[in-house]
Order: sequence, then structure tokens, then C-alpha cells
Amino acid sequence: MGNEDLITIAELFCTDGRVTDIRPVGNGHINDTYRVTARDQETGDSGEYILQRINDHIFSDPGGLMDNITAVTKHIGGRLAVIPARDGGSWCRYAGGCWRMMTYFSGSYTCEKIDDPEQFREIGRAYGAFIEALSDFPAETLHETIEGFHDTRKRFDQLIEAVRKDTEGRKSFAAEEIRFAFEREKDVDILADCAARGEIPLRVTHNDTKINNVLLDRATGKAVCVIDLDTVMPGLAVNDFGDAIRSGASTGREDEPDADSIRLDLELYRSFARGFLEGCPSLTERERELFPVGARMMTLECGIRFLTDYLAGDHYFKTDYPEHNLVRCRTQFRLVRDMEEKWNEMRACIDEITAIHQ
Ligand code: GN1
Ligand code: MG
Repeated sequence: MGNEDLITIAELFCTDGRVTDIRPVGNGHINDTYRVTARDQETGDSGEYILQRINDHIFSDPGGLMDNITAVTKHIGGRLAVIPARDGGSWCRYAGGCWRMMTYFSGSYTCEKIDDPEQFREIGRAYGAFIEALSDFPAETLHETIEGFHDTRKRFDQLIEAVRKDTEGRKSFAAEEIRFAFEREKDVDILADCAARGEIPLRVTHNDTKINNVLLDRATGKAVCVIDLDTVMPGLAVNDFGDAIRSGASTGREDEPDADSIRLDLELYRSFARGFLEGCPSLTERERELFPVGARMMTLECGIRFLTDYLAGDHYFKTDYPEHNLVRCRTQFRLVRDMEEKWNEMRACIDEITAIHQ
């Protein structure tokens, strides 16, 4: 997409003044994100905005998705808001793409790798507080933006199907990873079964709690807000806990080529758990007890999704090279293995923190 087109798109939204600059930002695997600068001709003041192309192959109902985000941001009442289009809508279609504009926060940053435990604790507080803030949101009004998003059984079945079809002829390059996933079939229903038995509540959750989905203030290090609200839907708090551990308590990046170097950092794990509980004090005892399961399951599920996408030809996650999804899958599975080895420590750590919090 050329700059001219991007400017035309940005000007479909209610910016203060004319658009003067647009540049790509962020590292999301799904949507395309840009920072827009607009300048008011009379006052000379400039303002910044986030412009995003919503991936409508993945989010097939952009209108429903934007209704969710509009309602959720209003309910939270923070500074993150949808900037309306000039035609009054919350998003626009342009040349076949779906676009939206949101608040930009200058002086904030996102991290791809945790620098220190306090930073991860702060991210934990932000994600915990997000669930807490939505605890009285009418969940039944939300659209399911991706069906069965954290239905791990469904993800497992999609892997079986991708292995069976082997459309790209890549199966033999991933034999070890396929075996690793298949050996863990018994795990994939654990959390759905707990929810079905009523042991843990369905809440309004974020469902994509990667560390880079919290904006942090450059000056104070405090969380500014939680972003990337496309998957806010009814879900399980333990999955939000788990996905953050998957992305933040690993000793390496999600696409670290040396998967054997990947471990779970228990200090970071503890730190996030403390923050998450501080942010969301209403979590039940059973939810806390299942934190380690959430971490293991979200990591396994994400590895399964990367593997499935690798086998099916990389149509879902953005990739930079042909084995990118396989490389990502390997880090996830190495992390699962390390969690299995550290299982007793992971559990003990939560018991310890829970005792402090009571
Ligand atoms: C995607 O868009 P992004 O990068 O925040 C994905 C998550 C995965 C994550 C893995 C809608 O998140 O579920 O955990 O990549 N989002 C969607 O890095 O599928
Ligand atoms: Mg994101």
C-alpha cells in the first residue's frame, strides 16, 4: 500500500488537521499498524494517531469486532478510544481493506522481551486490572470475533487435519514437533472440562495477553493501557495469565532460532503472578490454583497453532522466512517441556503468593 493511499485512508477519520506523516509501527502477527501525524493548519499543533488495517481474513466480521472495542473501551473509561470515521462509523472500508483509527500514546513503548521482574509485575497488574474492570461488563453483548479461539481441542483437531492433508509437503520436516503435540492430546481438554464442571467462571477476558499488548510509560515504567482488543470475548482468566507467561517468562524470544536454549524463568513467572493478583483480587482460589495449567496450555496451544500454520502454508501468522512458524513452534514446545520439568516449582510458587495475598 503506497503512502498516498495511506494518507487518503487516514483522512477518512476525524483527525484534528491534515495528515502530514504516516509510518509503520508495532510487531503484531495479524493486523498492519501505522502511526499517523496530523497538523492543524491554523494553530500549527500536531497530534498523533494509530491507524490499523484489520485482517478480515481472520476477523470476518469487522463491524462486530469494532462494536466490541467501542463498548469495552467506553466501559473501561480510560484514555484508549476509537477515533470515529468522518462518516460517523467506527471503521471504514477502502480499496477492499478494513481500517480503524485509535488513540496514540506518545511517550509510551511496548516491550518484546522483559528487562526486569518489576516490569513484568506491572504488565501483570495491567492485565489483571483489565479483567477486574470488565467484571461487570455484559458479556452476552460481545461478538465472538474468532470462533473457538482458545478451544485447545479444536486447535488440536486442526493440527491433525493439517498433518493429514500435508498440502505443502512439509510434514517430514516437522516429525518431531508433530509427535510432541500428539503425545499431549490428553491435556487439551483440561481447562474446558474445568469450565464445563463450573469450577472456573467464564469472564470477559483479553485472550491475547502477549507482553507487547501493554503500553508502558517511558518515564515512569507504569502501564498506560492494554491494547489490541480484537479478541476481547468471554474466556478464562487462567488463559490470560498463561499467554502472558508464555510470551514474557521465556528466556528467549518467540522466534529464537536456538530453541534448546529456551527455559521458563521462574522469577519472572512469580513476578507476573503477583502483579496479576494485585490487579484482579477477585480471582477465585481455583483459578489461582490453575495458573500453572493455563501457562502450560496456552504455550502448548500456541505451539500447535504455529505448527498447523507451518504445515498449511503460512496463511495465518505473518512470517519473514519459510521456516518461521516452525521455529516459533519449537520455542513454544521447548517451553512446554521446561514447564513440565518445573511443574512442582510452578505450583509451589503460586501457593506461596496466594498465602501472601490472603
Ligand atoms: C497473534 O496479533 P498478535 O501478534 O498480538 C495471535 C495470538 C498469538 C500471537 C503469537 C488474533 O497476536 O493469538 O498468541 O500472535 N492473535 C490472533 O505471537 O490470532
Ligand atoms: Mg498485538
